[in-house]
Amino acid sequence: MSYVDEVIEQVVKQNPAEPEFHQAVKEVLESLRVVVEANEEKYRKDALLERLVNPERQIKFRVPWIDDQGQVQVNTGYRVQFSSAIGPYKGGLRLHPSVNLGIIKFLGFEQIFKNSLTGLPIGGGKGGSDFDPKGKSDREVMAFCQSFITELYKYIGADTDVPAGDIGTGAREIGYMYGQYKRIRGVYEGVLTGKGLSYGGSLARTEATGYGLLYLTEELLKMNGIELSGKTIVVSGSGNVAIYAIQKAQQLGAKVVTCSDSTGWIYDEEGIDVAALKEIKEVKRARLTEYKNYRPNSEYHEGKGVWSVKADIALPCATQNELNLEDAKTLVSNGCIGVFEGANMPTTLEATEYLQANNVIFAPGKAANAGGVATSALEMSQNSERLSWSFEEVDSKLKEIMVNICHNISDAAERYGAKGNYVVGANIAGFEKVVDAMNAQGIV
Ligand code: NDP
Ligand code: 2IT
Repeated sequence: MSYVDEVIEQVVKQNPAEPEFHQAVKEVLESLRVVVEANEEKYRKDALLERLVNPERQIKFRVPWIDDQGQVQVNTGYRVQFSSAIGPYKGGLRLHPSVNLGIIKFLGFEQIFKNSLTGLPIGGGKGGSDFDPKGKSDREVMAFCQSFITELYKYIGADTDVPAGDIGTGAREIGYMYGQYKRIRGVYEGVLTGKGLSYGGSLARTEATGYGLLYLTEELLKMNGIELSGKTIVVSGSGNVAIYAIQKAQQLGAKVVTCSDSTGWIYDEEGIDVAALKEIKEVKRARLTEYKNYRPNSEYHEGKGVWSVKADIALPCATQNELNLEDAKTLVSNGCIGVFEGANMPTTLEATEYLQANNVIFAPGKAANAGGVATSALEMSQNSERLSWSFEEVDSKLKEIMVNICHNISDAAERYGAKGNYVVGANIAGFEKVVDAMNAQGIV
């Protein structure tokens, strides 16, 4: 059996009931097959792939907190420190009831290659909890965040592991976590990114993932001889990534006609009103049903459905496996020319293969949404030098990073005979730097 197949089999056997982790490993290792085959003897002897798929460390802990009724609640916290080969562990914290170890591991594994693609010195990690911030009071969210950090603080630090936001973790949660870290450790350091501007945050970090997604989309389309301006786009999600993806798409002359949350979705033929969306989601923390109050001509539908709307481009920006084979078939039959992943692994393996087989330009999340973590790394740099850069400075660095990613993943795909396959290109280009560092650092 080939080394790649052996390791995939081992991962499935040794990590039962972690389907998302299996999926992420399969996608990456399948792409790396050509590279591994060319170095099979050395990699096998060094157990290189076993070391790549086993986190350096995974931490699981109890998070007790008291709700507004005086009842004690207990959640589970996680931090998976996957790889420090090229820098301190870096990756977000997801707060969502669906969180379990397998989900954090898939996200941490993806993060290794994504962070490598940014060209910046950051390793891969991810964390979170099954806590659901939805419907909780500010005090309850603060109580949870303080308890979470009271355990996690032992394992993180500006030069060891730097968490950030993800689903359910935004500016409010990062603020409470930062305050508690500072209180316990007594140091003012860049231990978290996505901080507020008054206490060490970076301009453009809020916008970075969505803006970066559109910089990459524009560039990859251009490399394929297509203009973004004038295109119709369907977006899923209505959180941090979706909002700023919609905003930048509009600035670049495209029309975004949908967005969604976990209960329903909006179709707005005239283009999504970003100001309204921000007020509903960032200020009121409300449901998308409210959108109609701002835009009476829009449609609200219960459940899932954005992929059924005819569009040139699809930007999944909500969560994993939200775009399946049926959705891919619908997109293709509606003439979709490109799918660019704002979320992490939003497209199933079958759907990805179908899209690629039908010549849809497909950019995987680890390349397309890398602008968020890249800008987090820029926040770390600013914290280290105790300076703040202007919005324009950060934004132009972000754009340069996304454009570089486009060319690097395209070149890597071509070098290995898979021209235009950006999944293969992203996995190989991300892997190359990590494997080089692993080889140089000996068996650790
Ligand atoms: P937010 O919490 O800000 O928004 C998430 C959005 O997705 C909400 O609209 C939410 O709806 C929806 N959503 C979440 N889970 C589900 C689900 N199970 N089913 C349907 N809808 C769901 O998160 P972000 O925008 O930060 O993250 C979105 C995606 O982007 C995630 O995959 C994340 O890992 C990825 N990402 C985020 C980065 C960042 O910088 N924030 C960077 C790179 C990737 P509702 O509010 O109803 O739950
Ligand atoms: O998935 C991701 O890249 C993030 N949630 C952002 C991580 C970060 O450290 O900014």
